[in-house]
Amino acid sequence: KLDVVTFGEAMAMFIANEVGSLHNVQQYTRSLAGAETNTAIGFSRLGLQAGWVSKVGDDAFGKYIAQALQKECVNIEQVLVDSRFPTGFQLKSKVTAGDPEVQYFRKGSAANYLSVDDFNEEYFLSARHLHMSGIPLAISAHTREFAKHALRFMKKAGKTVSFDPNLRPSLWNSKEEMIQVTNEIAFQSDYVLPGIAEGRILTGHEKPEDIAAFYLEQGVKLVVIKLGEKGAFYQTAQKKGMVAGYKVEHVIDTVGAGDGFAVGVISALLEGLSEEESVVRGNAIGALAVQSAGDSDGYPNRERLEGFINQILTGVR
Ligand code: KDG
Repeated sequence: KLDVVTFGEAMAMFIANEVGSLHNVQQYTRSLAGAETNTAIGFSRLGLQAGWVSKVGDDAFGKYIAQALQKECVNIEQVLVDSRFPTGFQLKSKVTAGDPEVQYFRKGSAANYLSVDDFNEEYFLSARHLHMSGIPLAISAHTREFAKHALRFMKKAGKTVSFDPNLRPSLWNSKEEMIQVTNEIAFQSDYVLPGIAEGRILTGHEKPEDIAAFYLEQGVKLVVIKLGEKGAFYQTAQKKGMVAGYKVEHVIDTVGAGDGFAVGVISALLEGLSEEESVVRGNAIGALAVQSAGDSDGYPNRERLEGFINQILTGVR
C-alpha cells in the first residue's frame, strides 16, 4: 500500500519574518520541520504513497504536525501520541545569503521515545522502500535502535533502503561516534546520499570519486554526492557521472533542499529511471526547494516538476 516509508522527528518551526539574530526577531511564521517529514511530503506531492512513523506529544504542536501531514496526504497511521512528553519545535532565522541560524527546542521530546517496541512489522512490510536519515541515529538510544531494527528488517524482507546522513553534529555526543554509527548504517543501505561536506567528514576523503568508492566497497549500490549549486556526482559499480545543477537566481532558504534532492533521486529510481535521470530530478527539486522559506514549500507536484525540467531542457525560461 505504501511506496515509501520513513520515520523520525518532526517539529513545529518558527521562521523569522525579518532578517537578524534570532533573539531580536519580533515575529515568526509557523511552519513544519523535520528531514523525514520533508521527504514524506515531497514523495506525496509527486503522487507516491508515503508513510511517516513517529511519536508526538498530546499538544498543539503534535496536532499541528498531524494535521499538516494529513493535508499533504502523507499516511500517519503510525504516528503515535505519547502524552508524557512534549512535541519539539525550532526557530529558524531569515538570511540574505548562506545558511540560516537554527535553534532547537527538542531535548526529551516525544519523538525521542519511538522505540523498537513500537515497530509495526505489517506497516513497514506494506512499503516498497525505506528512506532513512541520520537524525534518528543521533537523537536518542531508542530512535537509534529503532533505526537499526528498521534497516535490518527491511533488508531481510528484500526491500530497498536509501540513506541520507543528514549530519547534525550538535545532536551527537562526539564526532567519532557520529562517524562510526552513521557509516555503520550507510554501509548496509542500497543508496547513500551525502552532501560533499558530510562525505568528507564521514570518509576522510576529499574527492567525490573517493568518497563514493569508500561506500561502494562496502556493498552500497549507488552513491550520490550533493555538490550544492554545482549539481551532484553519482557512482555505481558500473558507471559514474557528474550532473550539473540548475541555476537559481535568488536563493531564499537552503534548508530542505537536501531532502528535496533525496525525493527526486529516490522517486525516479522507484519509477525505474536511470541513475543519471534520477539525479537530474534530484537537482530539479533541490533547485525548486531553495526558492522558498519553508523546508518543503518549494517541493513540486508532478506537473510543476515536469514543467521545470522541460523548460530548462528546451532553454525556455
Ligand atoms: O533537513 C531539514 C532539517 O534539518 C530540518 O527540517 C530540521 O529535521 C531537522 C533537524 O533535525 O535538523
